[in-house]
Amino acid sequence: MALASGKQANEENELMLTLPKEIGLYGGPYLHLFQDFWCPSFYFQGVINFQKHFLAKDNDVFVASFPKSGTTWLKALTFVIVNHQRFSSFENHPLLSSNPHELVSAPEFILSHDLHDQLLSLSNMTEPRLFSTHIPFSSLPKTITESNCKIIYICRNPFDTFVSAWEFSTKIKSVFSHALTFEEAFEKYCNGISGFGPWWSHMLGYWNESITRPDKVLFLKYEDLKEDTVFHVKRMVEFLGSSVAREEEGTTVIENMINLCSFEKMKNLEVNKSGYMHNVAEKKNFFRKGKVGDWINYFSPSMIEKFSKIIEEKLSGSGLSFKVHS
Ligand code: PAP
Repeated sequence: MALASGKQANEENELMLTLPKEIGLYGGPYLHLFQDFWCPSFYFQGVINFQKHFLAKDNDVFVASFPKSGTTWLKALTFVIVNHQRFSSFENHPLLSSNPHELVSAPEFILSHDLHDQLLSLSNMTEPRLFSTHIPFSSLPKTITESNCKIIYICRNPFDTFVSAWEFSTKIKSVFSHALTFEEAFEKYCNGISGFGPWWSHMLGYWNESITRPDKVLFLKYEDLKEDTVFHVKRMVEFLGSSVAREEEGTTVIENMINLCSFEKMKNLEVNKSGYMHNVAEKKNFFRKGKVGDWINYFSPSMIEKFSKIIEEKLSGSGLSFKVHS
C-alpha cells in the first residue's frame, strides 16, 4: 500500500492553502472548504489519509455525527452493544475506566500522524472494529460506503448543537479555539460555516442514505434517544444484529447498558471528571448539561426567528424535522 510520503504531505499542505478558508470556533487556525464541507485545519491531513488509505471490513461499525450532536453518548452505547460478549460485566466495564472517546477513535483524527503505524494498528484491531467519524457521508471513503459495514448516525436540533459547540469552544485551550463572539459564531453557523458543516448537508447526506439503504445507515435523533432510550437502543441492537437481541428478553441487559451510558453516570465517573482528551479539551467538558432545549437561554427573539426560518428552508421537503423543546 502506498503511504503518504513527506512530499505528498507537502502537496496536501499546498492544496489546503489554495482552499477558501474561514475562522471557526475550534479545530485549528481555520476551516477549509474541501469537497463541499468546512474541514478544520487540524483534520485536513487526516481526512485525506482516511480517504486514501483506510480499508473497511464488512463487520466494521461506524458512529457518525455532526459535532456536538451526541457523539459521546452514541459512542458509549454502541461500544457497550458491539462489545457485549467481550465485556459482559457492568461492574468492571471499560467505560468505567475510559472516556468513550478513548475507546472509539475517529480515523480522520488518528490518521493525521504516524500513518504507517496507525494503519497497522487499525488492521490489527479486535473485530468487530468500532470507529467514529464527523466526515459528511459524501466524503466518506468508498471502502466504507461500498462495503457492508454499518453506520449509526446521530443528529440533534441545530439550536442545541450550536449552543453546545459554543460553550465547548469557550473552554478549550485558546490555541485551538477562536475568540469569536456568540453573535459572530451564530452568523457563521447560519451560513453553514462550522467544523464539518454545513450542518444541513451533513444531516441530509446521512438522512437520505438512511432512507435509501436502511440496512446501511441507522439515523437517530438526540431528542428521541432522550425521550425513549429503551426503544432506540433496541433499534440499535437490531440494526447491528447483536446477540443482545436474543438474550435480553426477560433480563435487565438493555437497562444496564443504558444506565452505564447515562449522562449522570458518565459525568460523575472519576475518569470523566479530570484529564484532557488529546491534550486539548478537558474530558469533563464533553458532559455539560445533556438537555434538550438549553438553547432557549442563549438566543434573542430575532435570532430564534432567523434560525427557525433557515432550518425550515434547508430541511424543507426532506421529511427531517426536530423537536426543539424538552
Ligand atoms: P463531540 O462532537 O465533541 O464528541 P458530542 O458528544 O457530540 O461532542 O456532544 C456533546 C453534547 O452531548 C453535550 O451537550 P450539552 O453541551 O448540550 O450539554 C453533552 O453534555 C452531551 N452528552 C455527553 N454525554 C452524554 C450522555 N451520556 N447522555 C446525554 N448527553 C450527553
